[in-house]
Amino acid sequence: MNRRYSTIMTVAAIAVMGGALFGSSFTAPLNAGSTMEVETSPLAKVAAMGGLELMMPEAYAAGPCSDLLDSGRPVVNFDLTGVSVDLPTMTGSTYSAMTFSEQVPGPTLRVTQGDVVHMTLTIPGDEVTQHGNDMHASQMSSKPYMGAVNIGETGEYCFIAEVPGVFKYHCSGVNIAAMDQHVLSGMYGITIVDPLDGYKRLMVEKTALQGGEVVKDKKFYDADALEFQLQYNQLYLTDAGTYDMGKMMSHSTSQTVVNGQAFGYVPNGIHNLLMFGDANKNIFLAQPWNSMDLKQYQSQLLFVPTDEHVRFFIENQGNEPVYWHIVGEILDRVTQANRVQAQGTETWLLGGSQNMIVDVVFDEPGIYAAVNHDYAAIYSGAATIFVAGLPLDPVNEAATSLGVVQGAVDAGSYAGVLGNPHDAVPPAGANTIAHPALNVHCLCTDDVANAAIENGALPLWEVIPAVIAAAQG
Ligand SMILES: [Cu+2]
Repeated sequence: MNRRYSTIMTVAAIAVMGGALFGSSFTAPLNAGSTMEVETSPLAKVAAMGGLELMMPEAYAAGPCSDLLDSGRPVVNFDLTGVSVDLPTMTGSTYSAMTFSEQVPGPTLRVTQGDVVHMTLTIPGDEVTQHGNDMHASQMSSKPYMGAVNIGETGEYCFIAEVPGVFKYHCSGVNIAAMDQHVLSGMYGITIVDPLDGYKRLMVEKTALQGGEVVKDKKFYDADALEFQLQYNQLYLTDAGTYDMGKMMSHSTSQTVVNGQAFGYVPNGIHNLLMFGDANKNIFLAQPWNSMDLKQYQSQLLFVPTDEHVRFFIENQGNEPVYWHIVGEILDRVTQANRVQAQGTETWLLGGSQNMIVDVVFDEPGIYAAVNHDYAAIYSGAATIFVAGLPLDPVNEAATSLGVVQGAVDAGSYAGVLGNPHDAVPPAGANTIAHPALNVHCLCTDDVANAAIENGALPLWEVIPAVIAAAQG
């Protein structure tokens, strides 16, 4: 069956489930509170002096690359560019973003414990400011390696990724000066360091009835898992879309973003159309990314099968705590540095610059929302919708009658037809179960979106109109 034609059935499914979950009670008041007066002049003076550049002996300046590149360990190259671009926000306007390689978050680096990472950062000649890169997966001197790279130049460093886990990387500003602006405007990403001996199988505690008695019934899932990445941050913006340091200092969040967008993984306008016959009638009141015209910025949903091992790589890139919770699910296991931190917990807390790997098995078909269980965060953007299994009978029946259901049935989820948003899926590792398909979704430039299309991700803003035209024709 032609994938383009089969797409519409999954879209209808999304619409139905979105309505089932949220009804009409959802509101999204943005924080419009007053901005506290903050004394920023000392910081401005620091910036004017060129930043808080540390004074270190020259002996520390010898680059480690020459030794590590020929050490016999596997070398993974990670080439970034520091680029300022305007990108959209959920209010419909744009903001002055700063990016690694024209996307927010920056590209995800995935390596195996013990690999050598060879990072290069290039600042194009027409870029407006210097940038640096502080990679938390490294263990090396911040001076000079994480310092500012001049406009028109390339900086580099090498390190051994010794510790498994998820690690933030972020712009270090101009030698620390303006680091807050650069990071909170978009210059952040993650490194995933896979354990050398792979991930652990997952044990989920259940109960069973045995001879009329309730007994413990442990279930085990292979280490291989379907994987997602979610990065949390805040935007602090002036009305003109520039960075507002006063709001940052007073923790007055403008928007809470997940992988760069507030409410980036919720139903969109097509779902409205299929649900209500009106693209402008929202299923979910917080649908700021509805229009097909938004292309890669149009919101998308996340799909998983039930009774399968799902692994989330989560990083708190921001300034506020993340109380990570999935409405309707229990976090079966929380891991940091390949060491289990918790099992069977409802919520797990990440402070700023903290990460975790969460293993979950979705038990029942249905609709689940991953949230930062801080209500200010939820209402300003931190609600991410998952659809588990194939829970929508009317849609399934229609898909069956049209003969387009097989892809979804084969995958155990609607991702078998529509795919999952490519920016929510990390590069594959040794214990990765491949997603059946990916669609193009990111807070990124058209060049980055086009590269995703060339790599096989579906441009739904082209696919869906073609499907509708074919159905009407
Ligand atoms: Cu920067």
